[in-house]
Amino acid sequence: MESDETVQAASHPSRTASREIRAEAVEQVVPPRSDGARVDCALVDAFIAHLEELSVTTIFGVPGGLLHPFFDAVERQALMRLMVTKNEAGAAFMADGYARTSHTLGVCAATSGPGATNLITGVGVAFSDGVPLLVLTGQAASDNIGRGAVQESGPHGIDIVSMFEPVTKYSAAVERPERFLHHLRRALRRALTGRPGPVHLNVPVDFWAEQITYEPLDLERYQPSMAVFDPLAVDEATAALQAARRPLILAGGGVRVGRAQEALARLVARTGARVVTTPRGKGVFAEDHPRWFGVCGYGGHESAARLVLGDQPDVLLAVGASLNETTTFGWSPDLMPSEAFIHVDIDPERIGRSYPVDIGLVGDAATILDAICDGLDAAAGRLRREPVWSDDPGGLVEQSASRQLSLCLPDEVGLTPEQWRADLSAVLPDDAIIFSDVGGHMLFNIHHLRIGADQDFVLNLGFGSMGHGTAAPIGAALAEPDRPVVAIIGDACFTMNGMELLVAVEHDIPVIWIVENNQMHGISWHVSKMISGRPLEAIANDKPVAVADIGRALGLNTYVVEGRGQIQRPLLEALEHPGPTLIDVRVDPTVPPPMEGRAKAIGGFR
Ligand SMILES: Cc1ncc(C[n+]2csc(CCOP(=O)(O)OP(=O)(O)O)c2C)c(N)n1
Ligand SMILES: [Mg+2]
Repeated sequence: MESDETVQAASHPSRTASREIRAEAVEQVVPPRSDGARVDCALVDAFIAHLEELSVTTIFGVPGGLLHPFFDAVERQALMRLMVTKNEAGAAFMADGYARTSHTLGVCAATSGPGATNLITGVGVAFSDGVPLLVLTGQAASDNIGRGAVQESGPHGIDIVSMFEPVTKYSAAVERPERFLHHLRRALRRALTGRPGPVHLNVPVDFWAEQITYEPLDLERYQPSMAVFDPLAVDEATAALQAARRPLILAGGGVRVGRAQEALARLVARTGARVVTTPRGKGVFAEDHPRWFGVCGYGGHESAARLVLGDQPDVLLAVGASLNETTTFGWSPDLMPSEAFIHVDIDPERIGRSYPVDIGLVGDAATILDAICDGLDAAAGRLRREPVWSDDPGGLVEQSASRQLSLCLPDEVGLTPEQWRADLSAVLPDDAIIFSDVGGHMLFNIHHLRIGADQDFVLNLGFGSMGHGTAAPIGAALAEPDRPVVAIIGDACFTMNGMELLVAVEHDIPVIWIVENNQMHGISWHVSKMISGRPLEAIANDKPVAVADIGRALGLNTYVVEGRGQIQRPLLEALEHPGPTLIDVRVDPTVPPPMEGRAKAIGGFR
């Protein structure tokens, strides 16, 4: 185990001077705000005033000529922080991490052309997982569009607006400065209403300085309330749960998006239901709770599969879960309960898509679960059947994932992924936000980490992009500076997007990256071996990548862990360290991740 001091980068000679200039400039550009009255101001100032109304304090992006006036204005704002990332994908990932954690809007910006296309993967992640992002891209000056201007976007060239359409809820080119506020409010309404998601505006470079008439307006005044639901359907669901003897709840990532964790815990207490989660829902219900039976799907637990597919549950309530292929074991008909299937989701498109429902409830998860709890409370005096899960003859409780995880692990040759996670669990703070990137390490994370009631687990399994779990934690740490942020990533995720760690170094953002280092694309290596009997050779490194050395060179506080009992001290030191840390955990690459279902899906057989 070795430790290293953070390398202190020499501050840039011109930076202090430019900050002084900025401080002087601030007063001049804050838009005049006179109690809701209409004012004339520059378009960029009206835009920033909107972000302030939404409590957005940080914008992520990479500047370029066609967006320069915007970045210049942001840097002059006293309250707005500009995070310049190393690649625009990092900006989208960080804005996503910021939005997921702060439950406000994430904002990212890039110049036209390649800056915009670099954003797209991150925007796709946010679209898949329902994360509200406002994406800004640059555009040639309005008079030059269509004349072959550098990096111009449009139907006559490379059309950025069209490229963003499939990965956003709204993608528009602003055609005139006075139309800007119309597009902005429409975009914000879509981003933040219903199932949240990203929106995109493409703005000609000359518009930012144009004078427009701006009327300060609370967001509530151009956005409907989402606390609506069908009361009759809620009554039906309440009655079904009241009559249930063996209710089961399948909780998905929508519970986190809708901040319905407390309502879920309340419903479990009222009904005596057992709980399983989807991989993206991991952590929305405390995993040390005796009623938690594990994760369904990729990397999940046998106990969850047996419970969901067994014939015991009489009422199944799925909430914030899209019931996709992996969570449902390939849409198994055995998932259906004997009495009633209740599906709660903000997106009506998902209800009835994979399974016929008995009661489909469209709306905000917290509002609906609370309404069901209120209904159960009101009916408390009336006849109800007691849950009988406690005399379960199948012995599922003994096999529940919460108990499996506490079993003693054998000491094997080399450090196994299970072993260091067991060590880590002992020291992870109760309020940690834990990110996972995509790969075999993700499956180990899903299977072997035990997420407590006050911890959060963040995973982008909708789009499943490598790099999100590496860069997004920086946004999360900015949004929640008082909570420890830990990212568990693979060595290939680190090499794909690891330059973004420089952003944390530059701004002393105390994210702790744990790189599970097996010197290969572990998941693909093991899956290829399973499918074709021969692992893909090209994805194992012939020349080892020096992860810790790179971390040190980037300026991170760096450690190496190679055996049992070694990760605790680095983690505790990292928690005290004012800047970012990298822990290079060198593991035995031959241990396959829990991925059988994945291999079968890829191989096309069951
Ligand atoms: C952007 C992107 N490219 C490719 C993939 C396919 N993919 C999934 S996991 C993986 C390898 C991950 O390797 P590593 O980070 O070392 O994790 P390990 O499996 O070794 O734990 C690849 C290439 C992806 N999900 N995202
Ligand atoms: Mg690897």
